[in-house]
Amino acid sequence: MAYAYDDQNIFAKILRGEIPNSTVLETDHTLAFNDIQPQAPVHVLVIPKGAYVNHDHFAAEASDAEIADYTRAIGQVCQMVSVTPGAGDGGYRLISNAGDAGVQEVPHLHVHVLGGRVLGRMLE
Ligand code: DGP
Repeated sequence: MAYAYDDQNIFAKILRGEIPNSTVLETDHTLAFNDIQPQAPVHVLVIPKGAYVNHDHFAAEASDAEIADYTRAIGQVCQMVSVTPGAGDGGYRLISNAGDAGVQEVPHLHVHVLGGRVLGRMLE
């Protein structure tokens, strides 16, 4: 499958330093920053630095080093979220929207890490 990446999307601009962000974590291949419209006390977006539209694009074309780095960075952010007061015994939720059906607003792969409160049940 051919994936078309729009390098004018907002997260590409953040990665190029054209738009400021509130950085939570930066590694060789990953940037994590606070969501501008938080849906929970903790709402962090974790994005790969590479130009990937969504998770299946990333899984198909990213290097093993990028995949390992990204996966571990998400885990680090989850640990930070889990110890945030307000989430009961801890815990978090990961969401990655893709495409029209997933109602993806920004066409650069991102995982939402939500926590800091007990989140409502999503899947019935
Ligand atoms: P999604 O619907 O999964 O594509 O979510 C995109 C998220 O990106 C949404 O929660 C709001 C956030 N967002 C949009 N523009 C900006 C921005 O300029 N800065 C930051 N930090 N977050 C943004």
